[in-house]
Order: sequence, then structure tokens, then C-alpha cells
Amino acid sequence: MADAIAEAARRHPAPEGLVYTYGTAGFRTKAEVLDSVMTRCGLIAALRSRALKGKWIGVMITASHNPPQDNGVKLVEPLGNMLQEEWEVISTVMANKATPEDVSKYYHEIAAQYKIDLSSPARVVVARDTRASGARLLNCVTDGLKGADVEYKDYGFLTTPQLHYMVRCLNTEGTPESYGIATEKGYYEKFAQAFKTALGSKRPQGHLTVDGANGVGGPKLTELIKYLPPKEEGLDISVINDNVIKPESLNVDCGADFVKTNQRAPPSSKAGPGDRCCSLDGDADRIVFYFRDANNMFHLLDGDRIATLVASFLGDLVRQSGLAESIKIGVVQTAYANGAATNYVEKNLKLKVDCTATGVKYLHHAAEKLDVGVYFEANGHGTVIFSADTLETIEKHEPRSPAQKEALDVLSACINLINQAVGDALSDMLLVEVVLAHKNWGPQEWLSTYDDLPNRLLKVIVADRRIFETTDAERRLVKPEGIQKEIDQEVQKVRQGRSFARASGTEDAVRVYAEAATRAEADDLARKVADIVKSAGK
Ligand code: G16
Repeated sequence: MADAIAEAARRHPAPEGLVYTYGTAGFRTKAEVLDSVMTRCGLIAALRSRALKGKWIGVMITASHNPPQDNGVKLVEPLGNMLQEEWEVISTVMANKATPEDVSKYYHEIAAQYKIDLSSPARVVVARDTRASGARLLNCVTDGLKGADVEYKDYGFLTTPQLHYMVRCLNTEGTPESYGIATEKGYYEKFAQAFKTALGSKRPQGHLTVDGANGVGGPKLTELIKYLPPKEEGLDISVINDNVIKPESLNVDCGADFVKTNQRAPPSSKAGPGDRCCSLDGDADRIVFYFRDANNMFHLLDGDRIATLVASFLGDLVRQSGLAESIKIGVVQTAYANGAATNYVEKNLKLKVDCTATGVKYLHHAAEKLDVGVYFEANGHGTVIFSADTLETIEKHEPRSPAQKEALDVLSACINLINQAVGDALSDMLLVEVVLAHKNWGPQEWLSTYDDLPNRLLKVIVADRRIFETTDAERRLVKPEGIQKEIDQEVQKVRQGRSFARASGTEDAVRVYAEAATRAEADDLARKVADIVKSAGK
């Protein structure tokens, strides 16, 4: 076996002088330098599966919102969660081993340390997004899997959340927690059926335009539509930016990250005033909504808005079902959440808010501690998770009136509609549509729940972003020394000012966020903080 591991690593040697890190969402960098990392991730997936007695582990090849020339890989735990942090560290060490012999040695060291029986079965599922480099990188992964003698399934092209779904289904098959059928058809049928039930007799208003970011989400949505009720009875959707034949167009002038960062619609959008639109990202794990009003003004309905909409709806359903005393809902955000959104959740919805570092894994973890945890990053990543006790409470609850029963039925359907393995743009999209239909709202009514503080997100390129170290859920910089004081001074100069800077975990840049009472103040604050970062990072 030692030889087979070294042999797999030898086929894809590590480039000299590069340091890899398992970041916010796995390894991400230019696709041309990822071959060795992919093979080693195959080996780590094998070890992780064996450590968990042959449970299925997921390997997703994607760089999500990043540009077309990038790629990446992330590993998925048996219930569809992100890889455990301890194993992120192991993956990083493995990715940076210099020689095939070092790789093989480390593989056996980890096996010994975790008492992993290397002759026991290992099972792995693999999928990828539509990037041009995906096929080559898949071969690198499978070389690792073959070297480690793994039973693997290759699902071809999937959205990231579909891969998470497959992993959870495979590991829960035949158990009381069975999550669904581990096929694409199974995925579409499950979510389409839940959408139909959750909608009940309600109908979404008007029409929805979905921007697929020229990524895997476009064709997968086209497939999902075939399983949804016909548009006269359900949702009238048109898909734009679904050109996966031209992978160089992925996330270019389209997609959730473009819309969120630039605060404008993709130039290709032809939607008219009041038309609901949304954008997915390259692997369909995030979504933002938006529209133009009667005066042609663009309005963004981002992850914060989805969280407030969904939390308020679930709160209503829990109350109307007669469960208010037994189920508590909480919201988890990151520092990027607009101050007005946090305020609205605390003051109007009267719900608890937790703030974590950026990265779905942190939010998911915090949400797991709640009965019902609604977690969304402002950039559109998120979902809702229900604790096992809460699910049991809901299941056993006896409604005392037809109104309670109706609310309970919708609540149960929503639980099925929400991809609890991970944030899923397609499932989130259907959930938002259900909520809007029940509230009889269009985007304008959704927007009028509160006023966002004007905000600006900037990217600053520095020599080495690792020198920027943060604390307090990334809201304050501890290094380089003295820089936080300079930022504080700028923040104090504007009304309702807030700003922070943090190194990205997916791109070679430092991100700067600023918000303030007016657009001019927010833009000015962002520029000033970016200047501070730039000079500290020279
Ligand atoms: C990934 C993570 C998200 C994170 C985003 C940006 O998203 O899954 O949790 O918000 O990167 O992270 P950073 O600011 O560290 O670059 P995606 O859509 O690229 O997978």
C-alpha cells in the first residue's frame, strides 16, 4: 500500500516553493498549480472515510465565485457538513509535503495516530463544477482515490449543494434519518415536492429571472424546473447567463458575487421595473435577489434580507402552530451583515443574533446550537437548520385548530424544502418564493421591512495578506500593530460608521467593508480604510 500512495503522489508532483492552505472553503488558487493538492485530497478523503468506519466523504472540485482560471477543492463530512477543522489542518500539512515519499509517510502517520485500519473500506463521492480545468483535476483526485484503494462514485457535474445532498443521502440511506434518494432525480423530486406542498394554494406573483453565473447552477435549474409545478400553477422562471459551453464566461459580469460587490444587475439582465431577479454563483451555493423600482433604481435583497424574511416567516409559522413556547429561533450573521439588518432582527423580530467569522462552517456550527438556526452571510450563503429535538417537537405536536394545522403543515414542508446539509441557492430560491407567495409580497414589500445602511465592499491587493490578523469575529485587526487605531479614527468621523478589514480565505486580497449613514460617507470610509490597509501591506 505504501508504494501505491507514493506512486499516486508521484504522478502529480507538487510545484516547488508554493504553500497551500485549506482556507475559508477548501484549497483555492490558480487551477494550473492544483494537481498535487487534488491527489492528496483524494488520499485525505480516504483516511477520513476510514476513520469514520467507511462513511461516504464528499470531494467537490470548484472555486465557486472565483474567476474561471481558478479552481479548488473542498471535502464534505458524512452529514453534508464542511470538513472538521482538525482535518483541515491535516489536509494543509499533506498538501505541503514535498516528495511522494513524504506523502506516503504522512498518510501512514495519520493512520497510526487516529488508529485507522488501512485495510477497512473507504467510500468517496466526487463531483465538479463546469470549469475547464475540472476534468484534469478530477483525474488527479481519482488517482489519489485509486492509490488509496477507495470505492468511489463520480457524479460528474453537480452544484456544490447537490454534492452535499448526495453525501448526506448515501450516509443516511435506510436509517430513520434518511435524507432522500442519492440521485439527481431524487434531489429534484424532493425539493420540487416540498415546494409544491409549502406553496399550498398560494401563488408567487409575477415572474422570476435567474442568473446562473454561466456556471453549473443554470443547467441544473433548467432540470429542476421540469419537476416543479407548471408555471400557471407555480413559479414562472426564466434562466439567463447559463452558457456553460464557454467556461471563460463563468462569473464574468454576472453571478451573485458580481451583483453583491458592484451593487448592480448583470449587464445582460433585461428585467423590467418591479421584476424579481436573482443571481447564483459559479457552483450555486449562494444567491442574492434584486430588482429595479419604478424609478429605475437598483435594490439588492442579499443574504441579510433572506435571513430576515425567512426568520420572520418561520417565527409566524411557529406561533401560528402553537409552538412559540417550545421553539426558539435565532439568527447567525457575520461582520458583513448590514447594521440595519442586525438591528431589525433584534428590535423588530426580537430574535437573538450571533456573529461569527466568515465561512459557512462557522455559521453552521453556531446555528447547530439553536432550536432553529437561520444563518446567512450577506453574500448570499446560508440555510436554516433545525435541531433533532425541534424536529421531534414539530412532528409530535397535535394542532388544536384547523389554523394551527395549516401552519404546521407549511412549517413541515419548509423543513423539507430547506437543504439542511448546506446553503443551497436553488433550495433557498424556492424558499424565498414560498415566503413571498404566503405573504403576498413582491420585492418592494420585502425591501420596505427596513432600510439598509449604505455600504461598500472593496478588495485591496497587498504583498502578503497573511500579516493581517483579526479578532472578535474578524471585526478588529490585531496585526499589523496600530492599524486598528487608524481605522477607528476614520470610523468616528462618519455618522453610523462601521468598518473592518480582513484577509480573504479564497482570494489573494484583503477585503474592506464599510457602512455609514449616507452613500458618500460609506464610500469615503471604505476608501480611507483601504488606503490604511494598502500602506500597511506594502
Ligand atoms: C466561500 C465561503 C463563504 C465565504 C466566501 C468568501 O464562498 O464558502 O463562506 O463567505 O467564500 O470568503 P472570503 O471572504 O474568505 O474570500 P464561495 O461561494 O466562494 O464558496
